[in-house]
Amino acid sequence: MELFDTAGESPWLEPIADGLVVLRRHALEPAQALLSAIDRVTAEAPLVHRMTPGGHPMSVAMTCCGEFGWVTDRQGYRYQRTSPETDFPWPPMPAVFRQLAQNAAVEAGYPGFDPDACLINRYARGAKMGLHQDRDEQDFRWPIVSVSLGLPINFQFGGRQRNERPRKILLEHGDVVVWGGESRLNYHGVLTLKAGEHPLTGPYRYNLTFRRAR
Ligand code: MD3
Ligand code: FE
Repeated sequence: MELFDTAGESPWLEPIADGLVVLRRHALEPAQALLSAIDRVTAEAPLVHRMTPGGHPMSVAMTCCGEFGWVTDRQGYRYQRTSPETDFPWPPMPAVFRQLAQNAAVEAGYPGFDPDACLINRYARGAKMGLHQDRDEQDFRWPIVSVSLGLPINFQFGGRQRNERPRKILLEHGDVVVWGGESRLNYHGVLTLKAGEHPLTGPYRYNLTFRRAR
């Protein structure tokens, strides 16, 4: 399985827009270790479908690790130190997570990136995420690093205004994206996950996003 999944391709770098770079297959080699770490985190802080402020459950299941976690409920969006499910602090960020995120940030030109929050999103068939901006963090000079694992999905990369037509970018197993500079506040989302079976994740796609919340 390992052999099958890491064979053939070496990582390559795709600049997409100002401040946006895709490190294709950058997370292939540590993929199994990342997935094992996801299992440990989710055993401690369960994946849940959170409620939007508007009162609809999200189709994506989420949890977090690190000093801060991102949550949404009827009160709104925020970062907080504890899981609403357990009332305990979020699990610590696994070393394999932090190393990958920091290495990717350096490759993309953001030395010194030290994420204090990691959001884990799990997509099953039919799950999607509508166009939104990530603006709950304190300092937009830091990038967001995202890691895609498992089934592929079409990502939508829009502009600084919601009305700009988004472009589609296919994100596949092992792809790492660094969103900084001019693209940090752009609208983005993902289209509906299609049914499939991935050798390492079965029917799911996982996305990790590394952030500096405070
Ligand atoms: C572009 N997640 O968790 S990751 C999110 O695939 C989120 O689960 C998507 O959007 C997912 O907030 C997309 C890529 C991403 C993350 C942050 C961004 C793209 C971004 C911030 C600015 C611009
Ligand atoms: Fe986002």
